[in-house]
Amino acid sequence: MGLMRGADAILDTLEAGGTELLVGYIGHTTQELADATRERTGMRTVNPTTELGGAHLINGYNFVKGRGAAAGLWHTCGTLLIPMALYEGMFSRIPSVHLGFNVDGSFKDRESMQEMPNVEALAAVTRWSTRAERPDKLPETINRAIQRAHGAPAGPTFVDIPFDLSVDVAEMEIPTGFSAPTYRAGADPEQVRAAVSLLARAKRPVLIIGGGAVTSGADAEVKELAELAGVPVTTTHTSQGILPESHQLSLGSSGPIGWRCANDWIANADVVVAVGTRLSEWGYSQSYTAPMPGKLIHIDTDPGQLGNFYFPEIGMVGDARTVLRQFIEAIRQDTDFVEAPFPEREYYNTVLEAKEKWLSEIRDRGQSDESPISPWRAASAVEAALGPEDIIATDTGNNLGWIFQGVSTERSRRLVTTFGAGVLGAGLPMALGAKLARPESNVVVGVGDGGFGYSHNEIAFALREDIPVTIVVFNDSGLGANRSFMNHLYGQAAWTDLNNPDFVALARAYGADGEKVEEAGDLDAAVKRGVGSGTVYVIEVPISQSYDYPSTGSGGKVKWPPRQWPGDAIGTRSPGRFDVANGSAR
Ligand SMILES: Cc1ncc(C[n+]2csc(CCOP(=O)(O)OP(=O)(O)O)c2C)c(N)n1
Ligand SMILES: [Mg+2]
Repeated sequence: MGLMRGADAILDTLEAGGTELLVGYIGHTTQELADATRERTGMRTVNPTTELGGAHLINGYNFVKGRGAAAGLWHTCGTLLIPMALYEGMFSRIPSVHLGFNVDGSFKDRESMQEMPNVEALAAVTRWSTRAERPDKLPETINRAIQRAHGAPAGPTFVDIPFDLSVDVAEMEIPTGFSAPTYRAGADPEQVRAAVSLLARAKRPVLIIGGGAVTSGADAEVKELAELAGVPVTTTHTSQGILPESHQLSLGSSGPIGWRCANDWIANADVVVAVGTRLSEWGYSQSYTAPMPGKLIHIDTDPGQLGNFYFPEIGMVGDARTVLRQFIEAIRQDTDFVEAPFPEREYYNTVLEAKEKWLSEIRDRGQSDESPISPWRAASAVEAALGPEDIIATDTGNNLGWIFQGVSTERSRRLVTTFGAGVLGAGLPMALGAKLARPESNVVVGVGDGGFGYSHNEIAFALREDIPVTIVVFNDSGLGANRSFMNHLYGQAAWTDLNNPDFVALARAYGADGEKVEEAGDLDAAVKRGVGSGTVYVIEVPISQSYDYPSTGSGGKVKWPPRQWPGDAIGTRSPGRFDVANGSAR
């Protein structure tokens, strides 16, 4: 307890709450805070080119760290630039705390310049959005924002702080001893017994493991249950690698651009155990079109996710690691369960064959010598230049699909992208955040020419702060994903052409390095040069427009039919109660 300036109390509270990186932007409302950061040694402060770039960077940093270790400090009007990144944090469950500094409290409600309705505006894209009213409430309010960001589900939180509170001096006490709340709630043992009984009798079981299992640190439990019960494991994009993808039981990720073997196996499974996943549009459901004929056991910390699209046979609220541990113990007690080494399970060879078929298809594509260069060839060059501890990031668009299909991972949090919200332009700043979070890892980010247009200005920031990443620009002179969709749906595209600059010249104009690669045979060496360059390195790869959205399911080819009443064609899929295919109740 003691007399403190508000700005110092804010920084002390963030630091005590585990913040190690401050991402800030100057404005007249953040000047006092900027001044206070100059005294700090415990937290690094960086100033990105734009607030949106900075907010994406925070997501990349915190995703890789697995906690809200980077926080945002924004000037009033700049705060309204960050919502898309917050949305990403909501959907991908990335914890982060954002403090927005508003005009002096004495100007409130006078339509003073830059008086922004930030609390209200951000309420829809945060787990909690509030306004601090008194200086002596700052530590408590910010501490609460940190705790709520780490809730279940995790996500961004926001505190609006009138400028005067950062200057005020008040008696304050900084909360210390913070540790992020952990959720280790188990599920109802009755339901666990019923679920393992289904699993023990299954003929073609599957696990769908989502990002919630990564947050929960359930890597060991996923492997143990998979091996014990001989269940093939599929992931979503946020959890890719939670079981090493080289493991015999890993079928890779499911979803519209997932591994075909994963989508097919789930579509034909008789028992599906989904853990820590929303079963979202970008997961197995593939734009809410994929059938789920198997009996679904769905486990999540958020009850709102159960039955959101697929009605589960058994829905359980609980923590992924704890519930998987319950499964491991309970299945051993099940009288029908036969313990056997997993390669002896009946379907084991079918799983291996399906996986090998997919991987050999991808390997063949990755070796293509075609000119113009095949995007899978570029993805395989990225893979070849990196080790397992390095990080591969992408933007959204076709480039995301090509890269996620063309690379594989042996650990979680290695692949970084705008997973949940698919925000164009997020890839590069997220990659910069990832590099800051793991400086010992090399980082390569694949971006499309469209997405790069949103964020290449962050190269200037990356050079100033010495954050070397290699950027591979998949240049198809257009907004390729939408060109693909429109060609499929309407026979022709509109609004998708781009008139691009010379990307290598652009990189050089910032002071970065780079090269354009037009021959497949030159790619591997170019990416290795970039990774070894020690600077920001831009590799422009011209891609033919003939390469399509790399769909492995129905996603991307869906044309919403005119809605028919009763029964929306993309309504909730509740087998046995509502027949989606026929749009009528059964
Ligand atoms: C902010 C934002 N605007 C629009 C979109 C819709 N969108 C998704 S992918 C895409 C095309 C991206 O083009 P590019 O970056 O060149 O990647 P490509 O698909 O060509 O690989 C667009 C416009 C989006 N996801 N986010
Ligand atoms: Mg493009």
